[in-house]
Amino acid sequence: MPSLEQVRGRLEAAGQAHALQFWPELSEAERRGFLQELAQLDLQGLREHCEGAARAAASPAPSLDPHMEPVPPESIGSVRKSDEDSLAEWESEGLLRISENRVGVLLLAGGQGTRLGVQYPKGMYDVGLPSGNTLYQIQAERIHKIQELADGKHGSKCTVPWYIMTSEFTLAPTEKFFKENNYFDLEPSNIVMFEQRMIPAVTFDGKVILQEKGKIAMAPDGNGGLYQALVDNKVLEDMKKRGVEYLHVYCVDNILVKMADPVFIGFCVSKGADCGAKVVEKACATEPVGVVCRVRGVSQVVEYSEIQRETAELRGPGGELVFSAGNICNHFFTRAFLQDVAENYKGQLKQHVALKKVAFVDTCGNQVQPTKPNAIKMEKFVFDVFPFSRNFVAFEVVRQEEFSPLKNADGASDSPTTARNALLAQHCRWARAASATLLDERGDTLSPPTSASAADNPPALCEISPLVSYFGEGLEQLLRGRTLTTPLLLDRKRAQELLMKSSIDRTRDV
Ligand code: UD2
Repeated sequence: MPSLEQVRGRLEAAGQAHALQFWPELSEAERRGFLQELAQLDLQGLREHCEGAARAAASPAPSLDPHMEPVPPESIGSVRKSDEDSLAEWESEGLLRISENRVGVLLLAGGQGTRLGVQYPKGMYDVGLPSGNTLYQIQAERIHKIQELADGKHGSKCTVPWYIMTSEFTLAPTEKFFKENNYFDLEPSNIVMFEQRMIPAVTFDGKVILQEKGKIAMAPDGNGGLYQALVDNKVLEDMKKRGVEYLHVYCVDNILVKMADPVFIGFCVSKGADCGAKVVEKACATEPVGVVCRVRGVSQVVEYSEIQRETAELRGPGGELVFSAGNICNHFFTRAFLQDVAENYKGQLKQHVALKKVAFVDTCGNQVQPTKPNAIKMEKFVFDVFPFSRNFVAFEVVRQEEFSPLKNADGASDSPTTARNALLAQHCRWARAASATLLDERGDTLSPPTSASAADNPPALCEISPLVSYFGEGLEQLLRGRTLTTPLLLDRKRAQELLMKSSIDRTRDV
C-alpha cells in the first residue's frame, strides 16, 4: 500500500488535496480505511476524470435528436406479428442451445435503487405476492424451470449459469441473501457474482466530494461498467470454460423477465445476430425507457434522459409515436461480440452525465444534505456497445407479458403494486387459458377483466410458481375444467395434488 505522503502527492497533482482536510481528526482505524480506499482509486486518472466530468456538465454533448430515425418496422422482429410456426421454431432453437449448455444469463444488479428508496439490493424486494417471493427468488425459479424444459425436450442435464454484476453497495448483501436462501437450490458454483468499478462523484468545479471526513463519495460507473467488469473479473474466461456462447443480459427489476428466453435467444441466433435488444411499444411519449433507433444510420439506444421532449412526442400519420421502440434492458450478446468489445471498444464507450444530490461534509466539517443537485456522476450505459455490433437485431415483445419494472415506491408508476398486479394478471390469464374457472373468496365466479375494469381493480390473487410453469405452458393438464378459489398459490406441492386428482378423476371416468 502506498504511504500517506505518496497518496498526498498524487492527490495534490490531481488538484484534489482537499480530500485530506480532515485527516488529523480521523482515528487510527479511520485513517487505515481511508488510506486503503484512496490507494485503490485510480489516482493517475483522477485529474482527467474530475476535469472531464466538470467539462461535460458545463457543456453538454450536442443532442442526437436531429440525426435520429426510427428503426423501420420490418427490421424489428416481433412476437405479435410473427406466426405460430416461426415462434415455435425460435423457441425450439433457443431450447436446443440451452440444452447444450451454451446459454447464460447475466443480471445487472449494481444499481442503488434510489428511486425505490430501500437500503438493500432491489432483487431482495418482496412486492407482496401470495408466495412472498422476492425478485431474486422468482428469477432463480425461472432458471430452474427453463433448464428443466430444455432437459425435458432434449434428454439432457443442462445448466444455465447465472452471472450477477454487483457493486460495492450490493455485493455483500446479495451474497448474504443468496447464502441464507441456500442459493435458491441452484448449484452455487453456477452462480458467479462479480463487482463493477466505482468512480468518484465530482462537484461542478471538478472536486471529489467528501461524504464523510474519511470517505470519498463514490458511485458505480453505470451498467455499461459491465464491459470493464467482465475483464477485471475474468468473466469471459469463465464463460469460455463453460462453453457459454450466448448471453441474456437483463436488469434486476422487471418482474416479468423471461430468464434465458428461448424465443429471444432462438430469434437472435437464427438471424446470426451478435447483439440484440428486446423492445416494447412505448406506453406514452414520456415513459422512462430509452428508444431503440438509428442515429446517422447506426442502430443504438437514445436514453429517455437524453431525448428531447419534442422528439419523443413526434407522431406519425396514424397518431402513433414515431420513436416507439422502448428499450426494456433485456439484451442478447454473443460471447465473441463481448470479447471484441472487451479487446477493442470498451475504452470508447460514451460517458453520460447525471446530476445528483450527494450528501457531503463542508469545509467547516458539517454534514450537509443538499436540496438540489450538487454532484456529477459519470455513467456508462450497457447499450452503448450496440453501434459496435456487426449484426444488431431488435425484437418486440408484448408489454403485458414481459415488462413491468419496479422503479418507484407505491403511489407512482412502476411500483410494487403495479409489478405485483402485472404478475397476478398474467397468471390469471394463464389459468383461464388452461380452462380453469376462478372464484373469489365468497365463491362467486371472477370474470376476466375488461380493459376498462383492469385499470381500477387489482387482479385476482392467482399466483403460479415458475417451478410449475415458465410462461403458461403445462397448465392444461393441471387446471382444465377446474374451479379454483382464490387466493390461489399454485406451487409444486399444489400442482402435484392437482395432478393426482386428475389421474383419479380419469380412472373414475373409465
Ligand atoms: C434502464 C434503461 C432504460 C430502460 C429501463 C427499463 C439503461 C442505461 N437504461 O433505465 O433505457 O430500458 O431500464 O426499465 O440501461 N445498474 C448496474 N450498475 C449501475 C447502474 C445500474 O448494474 O451502475 C443496473 C441496475 O441495478 C438495474 C439496471 O442496471 O438492474 C438498470 O438500471 P436503472 O434501473 O437505473 O435504469 P433505468 O430505469 O434508468
